[in-house]
Amino acid sequence: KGQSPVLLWFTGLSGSGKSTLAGALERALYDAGFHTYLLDGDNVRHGLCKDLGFSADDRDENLRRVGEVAKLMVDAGLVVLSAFISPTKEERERVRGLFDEGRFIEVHVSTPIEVCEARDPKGLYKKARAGEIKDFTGISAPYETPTAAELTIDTNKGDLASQVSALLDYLAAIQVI
Ligand code: GGZ
Repeated sequence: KGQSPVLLWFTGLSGSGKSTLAGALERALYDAGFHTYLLDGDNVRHGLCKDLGFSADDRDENLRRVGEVAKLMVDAGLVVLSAFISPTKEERERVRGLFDEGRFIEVHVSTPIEVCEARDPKGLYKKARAGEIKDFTGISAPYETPTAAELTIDTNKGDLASQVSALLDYLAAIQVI
């Protein structure tokens, strides 16, 4: 199926719903016949980036590698989705700079921290509050809110299907699909 290769870059706090949303969008695109790949901590931090932790420098390097890999995949013609916290504007803009205009689509998953912390699916916020995890984004490490994201989605509003629809509508409007 003819497709326009792009990178959809999901950024947001731990527990914001990035992976769930990106995964559901990937499923919808795949079902519609698009050739896709989802990069996230689960398939990157155990392999390509297993030497890296969560210091500012390690996060920079994690996201640098992810950006370069995503670029190769987009060059190969895929619709690539990535779901990383990517806490700084500088990191996100550096990845954006690897791509031609319109090929990098930043999706801010803007779920408020109170909601992310209440969800706490892995108990990480609790550990961060107790000081058992240091440099935890939103608690003891910064998250710079995007100011120029192409799309902003709060996963605490509406259901997953309507959020995926909003993403598909945007991709159709910019003629990616
Ligand atoms: C933030 C952490 C940390 C610290 C472990 N800070 O919700 P999760 O568990 O499944 O996703 C988070 C993931 C963040 O990795 P990323 O590669 O997305 O981060 S970055 O873009 O900043 O490089 C969280 C878990 O790893 N995790 N320690 N200190 N999140």
